[in-house]
Amino acid sequence: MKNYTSINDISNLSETIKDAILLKMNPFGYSEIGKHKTLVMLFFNSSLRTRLSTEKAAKNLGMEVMVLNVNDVWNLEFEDGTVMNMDTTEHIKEAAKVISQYADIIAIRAFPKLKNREADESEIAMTSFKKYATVPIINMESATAHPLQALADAITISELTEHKKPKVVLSWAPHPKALPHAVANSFVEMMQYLEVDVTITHPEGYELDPKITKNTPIHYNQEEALKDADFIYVKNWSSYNNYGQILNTDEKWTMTKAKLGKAKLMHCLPVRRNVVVEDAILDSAQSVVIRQANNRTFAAQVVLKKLLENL
Ligand code: AN0
Ligand code: CP
Repeated sequence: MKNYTSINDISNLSETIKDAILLKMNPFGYSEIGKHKTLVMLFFNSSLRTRLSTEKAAKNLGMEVMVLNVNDVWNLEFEDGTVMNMDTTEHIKEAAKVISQYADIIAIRAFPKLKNREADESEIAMTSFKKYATVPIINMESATAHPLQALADAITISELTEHKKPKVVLSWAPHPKALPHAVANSFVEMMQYLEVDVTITHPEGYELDPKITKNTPIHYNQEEALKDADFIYVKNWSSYNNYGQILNTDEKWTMTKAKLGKAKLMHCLPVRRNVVVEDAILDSAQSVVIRQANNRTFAAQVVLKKLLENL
């Protein structure tokens, strides 16, 4: 593997999930593979899980880790040919090449601005680093994808599946802020690969990019969609068609204990309690969100290991 910017970069997903579970059982089994190698993590946005789990994963493999909050560095210019007489101080062409001299792998978090769909979909930060850096790039959540989260989610489902072809439902929930589509996109793509029966439910107007959802069934009736679910993944996202807008805050979409039934509750976190999911679920044994967050370490570790093996 050369980069990990989308789940499509993994050639054998089911094998990779199994490898991640093996790493979870033996996290220090490859503690020499990253010796004298450095991971540089660049954050354009906040993070708790991604930051700590990726650092932990790298350290389990013997790597050194350096973290840079990009808001603290020179203002980066991404456009080609700009006359840089305004706010931007340093061009990505220099920045990416310079960082590549300090790093063996670069991991980047760069959220969408949710103002202009085309601009966000161009994934300027991720594509520019891929273009100008001379080392592998890992996506720690970009405008359109969160592949480390999706891999952790797949590990979690794989660990907890009790019968063949579990029913998995991605259920939209209200949120006071406009959120990105990345988590939902990568989760849907991942479920399409796995041996699961996947359904999406959301209010009208919240359709995700049809290039992602393809022929995955979509229900506007949440109750019908949730019937007999084994796993319910709750997540808010803003409208894709009315790009970045909040069209609905109806609390009847909040996940409740009654709606959950016997299913396991999944969420990538951070979660707004009693807006997205009721307390009663998050505080119950049906919630697997803490396990998901733990599996972020082994998702990152299997990805880093594959990249290190290919250096
Ligand atoms: C972000 C999102 O929804 O993409 C990050 C989640 C991992 N969530 C928030 O900004 C609350
Ligand atoms: N789930 C997730 O990516 O969390 P952070 O935003 O805290 O990294």
